[in-house]
Amino acid sequence: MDLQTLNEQFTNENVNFSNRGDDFTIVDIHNEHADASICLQGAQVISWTPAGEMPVIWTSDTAYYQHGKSVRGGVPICWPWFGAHAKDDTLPAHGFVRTQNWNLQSVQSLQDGSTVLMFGFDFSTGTYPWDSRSELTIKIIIGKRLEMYLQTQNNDEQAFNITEALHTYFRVSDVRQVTIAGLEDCRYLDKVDAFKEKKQNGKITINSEVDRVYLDTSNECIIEDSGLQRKIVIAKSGSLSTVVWNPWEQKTRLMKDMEPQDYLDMLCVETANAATNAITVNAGEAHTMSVAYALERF
Ligand code: TA6
Repeated sequence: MDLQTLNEQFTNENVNFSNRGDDFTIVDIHNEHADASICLQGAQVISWTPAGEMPVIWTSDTAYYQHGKSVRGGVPICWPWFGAHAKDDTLPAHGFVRTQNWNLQSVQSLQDGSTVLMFGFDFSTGTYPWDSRSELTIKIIIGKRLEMYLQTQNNDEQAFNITEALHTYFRVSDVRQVTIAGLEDCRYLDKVDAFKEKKQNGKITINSEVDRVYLDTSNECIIEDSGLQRKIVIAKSGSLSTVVWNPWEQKTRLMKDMEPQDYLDMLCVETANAATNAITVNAGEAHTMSVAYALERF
């Protein structure tokens, strides 16, 4: 859908459409509470900045904005699998919906001044390694908080299993200075140590590559950033896994869509259902995973 059609179909004083690169369409939202941008590809939030605050979401300055390539940063939607595909390593990591265009279904302004956008994945736009009749939608609320509701609807006759994540990249002052509270005593799979199962001792600090899937936890997490004198509160529902990732120096050097020092400015705390927390969606039923981000002063 071209920019003019989008602007006509979704007339809203707080929403504008622009292109980045060739025809990579971005939805720009500006309301009294915050500014944000969302790519039609992947329905991927790539920025959220509450009024008067530093940006909360990190996106690489060298990210690709090319159809079919994942955008480094923001909130990639990993579905219908998180991480490597369980059986077929020729399939892309983190599923296939983050690199395809979603349909913008509606734009609404709420009484409180927030902006609500609904996106739906269009399974008819290609052949995907997924043969269950389903619907996938995400509701995104841009306001003093950033809220996302990812819903999977099973329209088939049989149940199916999914793993999923809202793979959020947060901006931090210096990843070596932040702590993550909320996962104390939780079990996790340590991807940088052959997926060994371990137990979190105290708050999480980052001083090397960290890639952990915390299991069986619906806890609220808090990124405590003394450098920016702020806390990012991450409150979730419908999610039993939390993934914490920072690629650190060596992995970052291998990534063409990150500058060598970028690992210091970002930290992923991902709301997920991964590994043994896979979700079974029964025929005719729906599952929603949601998360809300809010800022607090130190
Ligand atoms: O969520 C952490 C992780 O699974 C890491 O292992 C790393 O692969 C990261 O996701 C980024 O994956 P991507 O496919 O976006 O490069």
